[in-house]
Amino acid sequence: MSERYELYYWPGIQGRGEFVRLALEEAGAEYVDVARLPKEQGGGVPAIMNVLASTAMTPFAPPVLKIGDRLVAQTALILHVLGPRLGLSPADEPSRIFLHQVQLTIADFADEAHDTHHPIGSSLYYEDQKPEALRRTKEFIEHRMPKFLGYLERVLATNGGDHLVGSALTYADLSVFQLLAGLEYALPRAFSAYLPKIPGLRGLADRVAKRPRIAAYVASPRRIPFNEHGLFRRYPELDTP
Ligand SMILES: N[C@@H](CCC(=O)N[C@@H](CS)C(=O)NCC(=O)O)C(=O)O
Repeated sequence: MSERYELYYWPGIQGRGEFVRLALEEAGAEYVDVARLPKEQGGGVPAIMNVLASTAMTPFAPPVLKIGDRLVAQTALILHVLGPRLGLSPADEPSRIFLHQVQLTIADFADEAHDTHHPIGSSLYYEDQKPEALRRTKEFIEHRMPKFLGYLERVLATNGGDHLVGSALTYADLSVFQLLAGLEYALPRAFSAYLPKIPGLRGLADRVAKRPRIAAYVASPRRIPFNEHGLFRRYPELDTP
């Protein structure tokens, strides 16, 4: 089946859109990252605003994926829909449901990583919530990051250590690669101190990084570098030991 995919996501960041980009890239799918096109070619932020204004299947926020003439929003749901189309989810329903459950947990984890630098509100600047960000990040480093990563490590070990769910690569394995890369970027000290406790996830992320299409994507200009506008931000003052 050859479908046309259009991704609508903020053009200057990896953000939550990156979980979707990695799946499309791994599968070698043909897609247009619409907002990264020049405005004259229908791209830029106006393209996102247009899709958010849609009166059918109205999405709340990006990422939004257009498949044919249908819109799908919510990162984990987009991946749930893409998984069977791209060969990135197991064939049996119980495994697909568990995969979706794991991906929703990854989404919760990503939200909490975001809230380390924006604990009061996304509409405020980081600079307007620095003391709260410091407290929130301390809690994240001491309790939440170990709890989420410990859970994912356990899921991986229970499934034999090669993949989180099923016997082949899924979109959740790709998302683990992204999570670990993001945490390493945002909190290099705290994350490297915790890394010895998650050898399974580390091995999985290394294997994903070596997959030819992922390696080619990461080395290409299509991969936007991490920066201080996205989900994972590096503010050294938050990276306490
Ligand atoms: N639960 C949604 C969250 C979507 C989301 O928060 N999108 C961000 C960008 S990563 C956004 O633009 N939010 C606008 C808003 O919440 O007002 C998902 O996982 O896709």
